[in-house]
Amino acid sequence: MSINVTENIPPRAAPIELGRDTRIRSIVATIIEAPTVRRHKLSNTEIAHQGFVLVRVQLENGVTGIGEASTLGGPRWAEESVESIWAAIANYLEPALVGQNAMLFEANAVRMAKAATRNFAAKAAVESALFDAVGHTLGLPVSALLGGQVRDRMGVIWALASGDAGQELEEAREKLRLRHHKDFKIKLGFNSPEADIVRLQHLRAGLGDDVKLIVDVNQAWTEALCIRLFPALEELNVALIEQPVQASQREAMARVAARTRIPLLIDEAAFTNSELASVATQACGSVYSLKLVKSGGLLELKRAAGIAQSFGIELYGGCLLESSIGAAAHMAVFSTLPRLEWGSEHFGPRILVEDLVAAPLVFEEFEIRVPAGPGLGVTLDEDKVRMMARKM
Ligand code: MUC
Ligand code: MG
Repeated sequence: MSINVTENIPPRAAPIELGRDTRIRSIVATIIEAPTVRRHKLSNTEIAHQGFVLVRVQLENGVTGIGEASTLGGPRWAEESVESIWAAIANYLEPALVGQNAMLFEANAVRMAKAATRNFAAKAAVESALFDAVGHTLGLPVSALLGGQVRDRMGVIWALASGDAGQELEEAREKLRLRHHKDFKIKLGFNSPEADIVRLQHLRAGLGDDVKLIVDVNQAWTEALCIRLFPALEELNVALIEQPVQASQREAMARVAARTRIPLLIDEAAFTNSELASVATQACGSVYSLKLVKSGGLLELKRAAGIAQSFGIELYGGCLLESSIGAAAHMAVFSTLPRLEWGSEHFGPRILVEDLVAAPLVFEEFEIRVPAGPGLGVTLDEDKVRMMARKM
């Protein structure tokens, strides 16, 4: 049976026998509230559950693809909330895409851009589901649709974010014992700067000098505080300082980047690729955190990686505490990047009390494995989805 193509691609000499009709039949969004095993604090928010939007795309051939949009504390880490993501998909993105050929990823991204400005988490979740559905139709992993894998596993950082140094030390020691994580990201900015430094000193003393520690201030410090506190971070051999000042204060970020021997990790300061080109031009940092909630799609994230590298900026595989669905979408792209100097931080599947998939992602020997199999390589656990779906 030949593939039915829509009018917007040139007719072929003979229809390619790729299987079946990949036009988009429906896109359904479901709000998910997934409890976490402990409270997770950032400078500007605190959660006890993760807010996701699960996306199911069904094609005319009957195949269903899945994707996930993540938030952190409602519209706090970024401007999107689960409610806004649900509304953007139901009212704007689905109408823009139904009837289109799911395989036309670039054309579908253009259609989504015309239907909604920014709304990157929503767009990325839809595109992830499109890639998953096409991958299942073709019997190929999503990575094969993105240039092919250069790695099938990568290092994975664990975030310490309870604010209680004693609890965090125990948690880190457990991750080391399980051989799941040996590098740690410590969330700062929700206590006083002095308390942050004392907490870091306690963790460094307890974990020893060989463990890699990075800090994420989530925009909470001023330039003056950075000038005062960075020497203490250097003393503690912190490997990266993530987004120390407000995302909009690019000049301040560039000035503090020039003052310290610790590389700065650019996160909230650059969502779009033009924002990335600007912060790179202004020398705001030396490493960039790649995230689907910022790039708005898998193809755009690959372009972000290319832009960063063209400025000599190293790459860090970022997250927003996704479940195995969103983590698998990131893994599919990260696995195809020739360089990913800092590995990833997709610890999300392990901070959830219950994951959303039948077989959660595998963590072993301090690495996370890229799931094998067609599409994203994960399948929903419908019972868990029903249990955690918000009753609308
Ligand atoms: C961020 O700002 O990096 C990633 C890990 C974490 O704990 O928070 C997220 C967002
Ligand atoms: Mg960050």
